[in-house]
Amino acid sequence: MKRALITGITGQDGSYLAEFLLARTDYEVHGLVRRSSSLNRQRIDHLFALDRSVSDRLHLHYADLADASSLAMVMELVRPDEVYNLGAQSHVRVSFDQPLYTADVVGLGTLRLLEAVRHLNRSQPVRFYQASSSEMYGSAPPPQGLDTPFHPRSPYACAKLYAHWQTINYREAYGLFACSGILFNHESPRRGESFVTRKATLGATRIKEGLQKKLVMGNLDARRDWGFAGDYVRAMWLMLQHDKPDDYVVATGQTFSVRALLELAFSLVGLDYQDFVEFDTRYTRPSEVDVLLGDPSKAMNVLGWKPEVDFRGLITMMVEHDLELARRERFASTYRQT
Ligand code: NAP
Ligand code: F7E
Repeated sequence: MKRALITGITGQDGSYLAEFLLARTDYEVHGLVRRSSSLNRQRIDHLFALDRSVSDRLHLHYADLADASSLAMVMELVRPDEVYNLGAQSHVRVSFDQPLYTADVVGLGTLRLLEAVRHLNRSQPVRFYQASSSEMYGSAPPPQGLDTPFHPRSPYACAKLYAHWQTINYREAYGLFACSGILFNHESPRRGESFVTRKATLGATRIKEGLQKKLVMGNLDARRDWGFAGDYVRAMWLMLQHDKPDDYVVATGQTFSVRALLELAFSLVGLDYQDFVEFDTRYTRPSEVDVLLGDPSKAMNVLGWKPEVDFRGLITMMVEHDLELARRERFASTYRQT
C-alpha cells in the first residue's frame, strides 16, 4: 500500500486527487485540514460515505502550511511515499488584498513543507509534487511553454514562482524527487464560487431560475486556457510515477475569453448574457494577465497525458450541475412560502 499526503485536500483539486487515488486500491490517502469554526469538508464528505474498503483508507490531520511544526509532525506520523502540495490562498484578486499572507502560505509554506520532506527523505524515499501555476507566465506572450520566461503579475504569481524555484532547487541541491506541474486554469462543478467560470455558471443558472437578476463582472476580454480539474489531477499523479523528476506544463492548448465563457454559459440555459451582465471595477485587478494559452506537448509526449473534457464539455457539465442546485433552491424557497 502506497501512502499519499495531500495538502489542500478540502479544495477543488485535493478532492479530485483524493478520489482518484482512493479509486486505485493500492493507496492510503492522508489529507491536511485546517481548523475552522464551521466544517468546510463538503468536497470530500462523499468519500467518507463510500464502502469501508475505500473510506478506511482516508485519514485527515490538522496542520497548516503556516505552521512548520505541524507539518513536521504529520510528516513523521504518516511517513508518506508521495506528497502533493495543493494547499494555497489560491485567489489571484484576493492576493492583492492579502499579499503578505499569500506569500507566507503559498511561498514560505511550500518551503516549510519541502524542509519536512527533505528530513523524511533521509530515511525513506519521498516524491514531491508542487502545484505551480500558469499565472507565473503573467504577461509573457502566448503560447506559454517550459521555455517561456516568467513575468508574474500578482502577489499570488510571485509567491508561486518562489515556490516553483524552491522545488527545483531541492531537486538539484538534495536530489529530492520533486516535480513542479505548471497547470493552466482548471475548473469543475467543485470550483470555488468566486472564480470566473463558476461565477458565470452559477450566475446564468440562478438568473434562469429567478433567484438573481444580474451578474456583476470585471474584465471580459481576458483569455484563459480552461481545462477540467479531473483531467489535471491525473497529470499530477503521472508526474510522480515517472522514472525521473521533472517539470511539466498541463493545459488544453486552446484559449477563450471571459466574454465567450459568458456567451456559452448563458446560451446553455437559453439566455443572452448581454441582457444580464454588468461591469464593476471591484472585480478588476491592479495588474491583469491578458492571455494564457499553454503548450502541453511535453506532458503529452513524456507522460502520455491528454485532456478528455474540452471547453464546451466543461462548461456544460458545470451549467448542468448548477442548474440542479438552483432548481433545488427555488423549490425549497417556494415550499417554505406555501
Ligand atoms: P482551492 O480550491 O482554493 O483549494 C485550496 C486548498 O488549500 C483548500 O483545501 C484550503 O483549505 C487549503 N489551504 C488554504 N490555506 C491553507 C493553509 N494555510 N494551510 C493548509 N492548507 C491551506 O484551490 P484549487 O483550485 O484546488 O488549486 C489547488 C492548488 O493548485 C493550489 O495551490 C492552487 O494555487 C494551484 N493551482 C490551481 C489552478 C486552478 O486553475 N485551479 C491552476 C494552477 C495552480 P480550506 O478548505 O480550509 O480553505
Ligand atoms: O479569473 C477575469 C479575471 O479568478 C480568470 C486560480 O485558480 O487560475 C486561477 O486564477 C479571469 C481573470 O482565475 C471576473 O480578471 C472577469 O482575467 O477565475 P479567475 P485566475 O485569476 O486566472 C490560475 C491558473 C491559478 O493558479 C489560480 O489559483 O477572469 N474576470 N470578471 C473575473 N474573475 C473573477 N474571479 N471574477 C470576476 O467577476
